[in-house]
Amino acid sequence: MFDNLSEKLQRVFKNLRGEGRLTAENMEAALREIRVALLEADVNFRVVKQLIENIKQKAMGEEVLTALSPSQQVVKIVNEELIKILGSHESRLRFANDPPTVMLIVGLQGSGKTTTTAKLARWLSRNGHRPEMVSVDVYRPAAREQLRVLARDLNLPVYPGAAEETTPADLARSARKDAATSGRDVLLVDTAGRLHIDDQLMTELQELKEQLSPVEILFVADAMTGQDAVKSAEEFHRRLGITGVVLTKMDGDARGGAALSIRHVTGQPLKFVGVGEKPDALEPFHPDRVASRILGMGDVLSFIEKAEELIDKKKAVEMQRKLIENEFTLEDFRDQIRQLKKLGPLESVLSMMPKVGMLKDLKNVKVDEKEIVHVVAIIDSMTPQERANHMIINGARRRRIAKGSGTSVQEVNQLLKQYAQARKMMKSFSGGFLGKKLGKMKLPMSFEM
Ligand SMILES: Nc1nc2c(ncn2[C@@H]2O[C@H](COP(=O)(O)OP(=O)(O)O)[C@@H](O)[C@H]2O)c(=O)[nH]1
Ligand SMILES: [Mg+2]
Repeated sequence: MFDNLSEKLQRVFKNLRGEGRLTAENMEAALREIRVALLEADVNFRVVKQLIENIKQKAMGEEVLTALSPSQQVVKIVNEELIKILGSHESRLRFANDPPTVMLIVGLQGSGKTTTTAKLARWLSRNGHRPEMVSVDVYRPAAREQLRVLARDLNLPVYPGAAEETTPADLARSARKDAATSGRDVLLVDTAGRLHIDDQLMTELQELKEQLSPVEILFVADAMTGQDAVKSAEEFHRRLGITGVVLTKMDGDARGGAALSIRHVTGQPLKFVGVGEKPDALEPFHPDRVASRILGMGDVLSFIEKAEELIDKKKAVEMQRKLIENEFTLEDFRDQIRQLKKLGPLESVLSMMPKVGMLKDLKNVKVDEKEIVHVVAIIDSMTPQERANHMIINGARRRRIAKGSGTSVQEVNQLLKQYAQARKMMKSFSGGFLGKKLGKMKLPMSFEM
């Protein structure tokens, strides 16, 4: 699942890695490749259109985190838009104020309704609930037997039904009464399926809905059937009104299109995914985790997250202005180093940085965390005047600063040299490939150390 899509998206990001900044041209090319990748993954064309439009808007807008490379920016945007299309946040099951909560499990034949009913019962009982199940498939005794066997293995109750209960509605009503009297708080109703949507099935389900007022109507769809699953979800929703989707057989080699489409097309959330035949093979659906799996770039995403949390955007822009106007002081130098430090172990930060421009030179630099502490201490020991203008720091001042920071004069000398180098380097850096647009610029986060 998602392997192909993931691979193709990663190629898009890789191609952007050499770019200095996002332009209309390189973005256009990237969007074209993303569109093809999504369509090949069997994502609904309406969803693809929306996704591409959203990504484009964001990439071309001003909402760009300045600390990220173009490739990282696109990863960030695609990630956010994937999460949005997948449903923004995990959708939990809802429960009635007045138990038992009735949940109808609906869908086409063979989609996995009975299996999912048992899986959900297991999941509920492990999450503090006392579920009961009932099969209302009055046409196929084997179907009811299937649920009975699954329930017995799980040691969970299933309502057996009495001889006079011949309609699905009768069965379900009695089951609800049974659940109520035996202190069960959820009744899962496994319904009959058809190979295709037909009026008789819909009428039966509508009647069940009327009789039981279910809090959840979960549409079970087979992920392997791709866009057919999306189409039937849409149809079920139109005729019955579903409250959520369970996508089964996500362990198979489906291309993932259904998972990416169903939320947007039906407007209803994916609540669980089935990832195997066994009763424990059910997972709550987490849009963010799935998006990150699709992107296959966990490390970059966690870096982006940290950068977003810690780097004050306004400050970054201000820093860039200073760079251009050559007002970058020792104080700014210290702030930048502090910010770098907040991102975590330096080596890992550097390993996540795009390997472009000046960063190539950093490859062989050994990063010493202790050295950062010294740098900060040295700058802290300077007077505000000294920090604003390093030219006034003469020999006597250097000795005082070394003493005050518990370092040596050599270290102070070295720091001043590094600062001068960084200034020079950044000046050429900002004049070079960053262009003139402040908002689109990359914050130079790494220094020679
Ligand atoms: N691999 C896999 N098989 C599943 C999954 N869910 C259901 N199945 C299988 O799909 C088939 C049909 O399931 P069933 O629950 O009887 O479908 P129903 O007709 O909708 O009730 C069975 O062989 C199940 O074992 C799943 O998540 N992964
Ligand atoms: Mg069944």
